[in-house]
Amino acid sequence: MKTRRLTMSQALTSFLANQFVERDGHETAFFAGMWGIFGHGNVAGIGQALHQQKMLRYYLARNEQAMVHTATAFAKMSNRLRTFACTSSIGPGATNMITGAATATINRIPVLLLPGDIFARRNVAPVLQQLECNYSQDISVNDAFKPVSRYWDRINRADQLPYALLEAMRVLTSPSDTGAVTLALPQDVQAESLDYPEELFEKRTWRITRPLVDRASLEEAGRTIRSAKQPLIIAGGGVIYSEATAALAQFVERSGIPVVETQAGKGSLDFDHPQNLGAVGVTGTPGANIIAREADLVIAIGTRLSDFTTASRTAFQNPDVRFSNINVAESDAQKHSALPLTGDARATLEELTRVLQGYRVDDRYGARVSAFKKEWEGEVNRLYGLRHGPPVSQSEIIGTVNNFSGPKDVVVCAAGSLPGDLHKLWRARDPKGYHLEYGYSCMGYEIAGGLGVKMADPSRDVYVMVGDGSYLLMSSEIVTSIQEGYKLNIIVLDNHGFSSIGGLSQSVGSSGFGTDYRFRGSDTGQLDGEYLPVDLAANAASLGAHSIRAVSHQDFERALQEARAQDRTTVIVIEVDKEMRVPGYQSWWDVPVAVVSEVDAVRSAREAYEEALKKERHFFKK
Ligand SMILES: Cc1ncc(C[n+]2csc(CCOP(=O)(O)OP(=O)(O)O)c2C)c(N)n1
Ligand SMILES: [Mg+2]
Repeated sequence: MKTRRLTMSQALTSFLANQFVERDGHETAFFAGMWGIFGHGNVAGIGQALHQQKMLRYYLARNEQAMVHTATAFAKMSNRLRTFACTSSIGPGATNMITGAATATINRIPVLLLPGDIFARRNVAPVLQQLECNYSQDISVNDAFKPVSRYWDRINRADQLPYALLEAMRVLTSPSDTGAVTLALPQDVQAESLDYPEELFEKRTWRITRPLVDRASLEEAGRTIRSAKQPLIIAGGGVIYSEATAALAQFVERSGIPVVETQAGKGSLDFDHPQNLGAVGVTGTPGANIIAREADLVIAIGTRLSDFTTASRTAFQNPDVRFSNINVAESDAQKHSALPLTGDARATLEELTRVLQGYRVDDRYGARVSAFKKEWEGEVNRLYGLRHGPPVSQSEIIGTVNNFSGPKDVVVCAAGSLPGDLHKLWRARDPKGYHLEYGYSCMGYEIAGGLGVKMADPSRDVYVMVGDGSYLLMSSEIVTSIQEGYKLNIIVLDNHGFSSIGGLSQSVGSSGFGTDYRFRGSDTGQLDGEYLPVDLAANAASLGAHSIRAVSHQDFERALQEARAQDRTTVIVIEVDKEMRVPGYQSWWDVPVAVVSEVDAVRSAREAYEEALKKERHFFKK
């Protein structure tokens, strides 16, 4: 057997550089490079390997959490066909990646994480940053990655590496199992050498498969749909990752079945497609939520059916409602006692189109869908057209960015009040034009994620829309975007704190307590003094961005023009009115309210809560 003497780290980087994936005959390198921040836990191992071999490009990030978000956004934008690896030191560098790992895993997005780990030999323990444990020496902080990884391993000997790498690739390229994969790499083992077999470094192509649905289940689905009076499709992220959007359009154009969209599924159909009723659930449109409430059959495609989609299981009130779920992951296909159509979204939709030839929903149902759609577009126009303040309203800023950006441009967001407003109001014109991380809704994803989106498709302009809270949590990757020459347009909506959680706090009777960025009042002892004087525009400029302050609506329009003329990352900061919220429509979210309280507002919120709870449906007919 031909072998090559390499360190474990050199073997690992050489292997990664030779992994390819293929779907529908298109082949691409799976790893676009490796993100990292070096410390003693990786500089002499992975760092040395990256320095010596030039196949895998190294990207230096500012924060380990951020680099995992960048990798995740890149992979999401690439429909999970490409990603990055991420290397960290041991200890805090490693644990900083845990939030990123959770974000990737919950959203079912592949990323490879390579945290450094404590000495496998244990000879110098405790090493700097080692967690000591008095009942086992087989524990380090990297064990905390286990619940947030779809595959986890620790490479305690150089000869374990090949087996772990093949498992890692199996999981990363599996449409149903994918998520964060963690290979913890003890600092000493990274530098140890072995005669690795040459085969390990040959080019390997992993097929991303399109599993086919079971025949009997497909035929049953055909019969179920034909007998339904008010069928409804929920389009989730899986529709987009599977590149099933054209198949979905064809299916609904023939059948007339209306479509509603989750956060990850928004853009499955263009906003003005006649069958698209837009967002569903807690942040849904009135038409989508009324049709969902009455539907007798829900075809949930590529969705996890999270509480935001199901309005905490209150969205479906027809006593006879049944589910047929198309999903590549069996556990999702089975949710809500569905007829499981376990398979690839595109392949299954194509088959269903054949099975349902000649079928079309009742004309009256179609007419209702059109009426709801028309009404909703009027409401969006109203909210886009508000000329409030200054401070301006958030909805008019969304409208202005939507009108200003091109159909292929991408809006990126993750947490705060923006995701809900964008879900309702953004007019998506391309399957990849709306990039929301709303599985983990992780503050800090926005700018780091925007960078990943831009790297995945530099031909598109990226508009990151971010609240002041998320901006303050993590804006560090502005520096990285400038280092790498990827221009982002970042719009910071400053409302001095948390509009989202502030509003939620009001709704549970707690008056927005602790959600404003204010000085501590000298007489009250509470955070109810003047607003803190935070200058976000100066902050952005200090990181190297072109920075613009806008106050009025006209300033903002001019700022967008100015941003377009820049060749480096540009940050526009505009104050928005925290209390000018976009309302909810025909929906509810289960956030339990205190059962006993001295506060009247809490007691009445609890009463309303108990009433609303009665609508929750936890079990459905098979
Ligand atoms: C990392 C993280 N911490 C806490 C939360 C809970 N949370 C959700 S929205 C929000 C406030 C966001 O503030 P900002 O970005 O200013 O947006 P706004 O609500 O003002 O629109 C918080 C604290 C979260 N989603 N992520
Ligand atoms: Mg805010």
